[in-house]
Amino acid sequence: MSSVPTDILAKAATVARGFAIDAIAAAQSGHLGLPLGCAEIGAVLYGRVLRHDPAHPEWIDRDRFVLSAGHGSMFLYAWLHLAGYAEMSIEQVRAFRKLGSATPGHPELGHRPNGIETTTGPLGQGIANAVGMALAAKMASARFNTADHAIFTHRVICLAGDGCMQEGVAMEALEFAGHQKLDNLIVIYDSNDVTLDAMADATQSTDVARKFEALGFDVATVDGHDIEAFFAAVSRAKHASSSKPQLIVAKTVIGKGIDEVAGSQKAHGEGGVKFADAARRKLGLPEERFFVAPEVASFFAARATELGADYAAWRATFDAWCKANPALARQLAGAPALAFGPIASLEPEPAKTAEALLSAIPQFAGDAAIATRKAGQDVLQPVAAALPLLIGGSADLYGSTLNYIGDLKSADDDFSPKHRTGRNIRFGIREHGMCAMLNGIAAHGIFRPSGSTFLVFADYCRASIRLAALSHLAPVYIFTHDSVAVGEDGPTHEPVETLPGLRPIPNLDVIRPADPEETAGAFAAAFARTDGPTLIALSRQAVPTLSDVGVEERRLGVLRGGYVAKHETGPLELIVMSAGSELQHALKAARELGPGTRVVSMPSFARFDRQPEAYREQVLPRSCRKRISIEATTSSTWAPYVGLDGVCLGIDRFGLSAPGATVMKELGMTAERVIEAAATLGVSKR
Ligand SMILES: Cc1ncc(C[n+]2csc(CCOP(=O)(O)OP(=O)(O)O)c2C)c(N)n1
Ligand SMILES: [Mg+2]
Repeated sequence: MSSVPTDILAKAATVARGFAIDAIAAAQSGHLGLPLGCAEIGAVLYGRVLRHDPAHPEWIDRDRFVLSAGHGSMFLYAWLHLAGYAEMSIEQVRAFRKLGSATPGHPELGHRPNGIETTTGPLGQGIANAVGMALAAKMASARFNTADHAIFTHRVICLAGDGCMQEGVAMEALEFAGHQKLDNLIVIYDSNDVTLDAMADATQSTDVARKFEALGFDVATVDGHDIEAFFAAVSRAKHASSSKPQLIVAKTVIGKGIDEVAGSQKAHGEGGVKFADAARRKLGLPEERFFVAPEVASFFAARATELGADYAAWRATFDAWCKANPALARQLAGAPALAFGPIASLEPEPAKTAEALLSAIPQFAGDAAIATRKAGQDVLQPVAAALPLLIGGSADLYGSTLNYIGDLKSADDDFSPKHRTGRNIRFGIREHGMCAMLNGIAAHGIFRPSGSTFLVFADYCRASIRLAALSHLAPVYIFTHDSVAVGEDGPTHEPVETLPGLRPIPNLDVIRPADPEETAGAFAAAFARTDGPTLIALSRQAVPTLSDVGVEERRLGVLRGGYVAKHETGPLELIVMSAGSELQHALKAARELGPGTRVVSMPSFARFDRQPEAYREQVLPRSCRKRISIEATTSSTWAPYVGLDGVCLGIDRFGLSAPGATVMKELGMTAERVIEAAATLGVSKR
């Protein structure tokens, strides 16, 4: 049954092995084990299976390939080069792991599509990203395909090793994939019985096939070096009719090709490099480094032509779909991925700026005294109406986080196997998996994802939040119950150090709004952002709607990160700054302190830090050194703004189990404490 050109793919595998050996030898670092052990898998995937077009990496219906075992990055770089991706030139492969190269130690998502679909390296994340992509692909096909035109038909194929399988984040996502019947997902398990330190049996004895069957997957086991058998397994997986996601357990020999290390943990890293010369000879490679056999080059050139024809055929369908479905096409034109392959026949959607989103959000009543999570629920609805590609989810806390798109009571728009257009995803109690899946949805490029849980569980999500920030992905985290005012649930549920721990993550915008109008600003800022994630921290408890400055000033103030929330009425003497639910105490204190007291609301440090120097100086003039901050967080987070002469009022301990208002008061979050601090700075009450 040889519908697969075994000989040439075997030669291609040898070429890829040569690439890995030569690149890792040149860099004197890297991971040889996977690119050598999975060479035949790569040859089948890039030579036959993947439906992509190296000349059109931005093709929105391309199969997504995720190398979850990111340490095997030379696998990806070698195959992308052989497949013909222009960005993966031989110079880039030669520059493996060098400064400024497109071939960093672990694959990094670029600013434009180039065959690297997501950032991997932290094990397990790639699997969860792939599940997010499969979810997004299901949703895209349900939303946009019509009886006449199927414009989304792609699959997600993920290569993962023992390490990925051991990680909890992967299991969270895989459970979700099985439950949601994501049959467009094929996971290939590079089962080589080796991890980094040791043989895998030192740490695992799981029957992976049975485990995946229990998760709701179809499972096949094959010899990963047998080109025909592996091709047959992938073909069966692609055409399975079980509605189940697919696992292929590919038994491989790590480091195959370097006999001295193959099959043992010595093959995992660069240890085999010292045997490179003999190994290259035995593989039949010539002296020339980065050698590409001419017949392998011409095979991939022919393959690229075939794939180009696939793309052209799809493009014809797509153009016909655009003509037949102008309203849907306008909607799709707003997808981030379309920025790289515009729909020629249509004007692109005007980008939804934060200001445009704000104009869609009605003002709150001036006397509204509601929790910012409740304000968030109200704000989300018009934002979701303005952004039809916005989707959301919750880690089993919709009832508390309130971020349901539509009516939470009827909850009739859940994403499910029966309702793939549902805009609300029930991720289950899988916070880490949820955030990693959000990254996959975002990287997939069609939908704008958001997700929710309690702020204190951001620690469970942190690895994925960090990767979103690093990868310039823009999921929005709607995290509620943002302080010790959570109250009765006690210190386990009361974030104290959480926001201070999140604020320093580069490229993450943390926004903690103080009232309903600031909440409107926070959502507009978050969903207009395209180059990084935003975390919105919302209160469980009611907060007053503030009135010292107007609605527009508060909303736009959030976009700038910080603004004057109460102007001094005499010469400036003291600045009291705060964020979130404690701003009310700063304002109350200011009313009792002298006329030289200014209050600054600082909902987002990151956004404020990006403002021009002149604006920052206007809000926080250098000349005023008497400064006080008050926030229900560990106090040092404010030090850069308060300076050495001021006072940071915070909570430098864990919280307490008691009614929220009692806990806040007990831990000093009061106007009186601000007034006392002012006295120590020589500013007394009027
Ligand atoms: C979250 C995380 N923990 C630890 C590591 C360090 N690390 C990189 S590869 C690896 C072993 C992975 O084993 P496996 O997936 O079987 O890869 P193989 O040795 O078979 O290539 C470890 C521990 C990592 N990259 N990510
Ligand atoms: Mg392994």
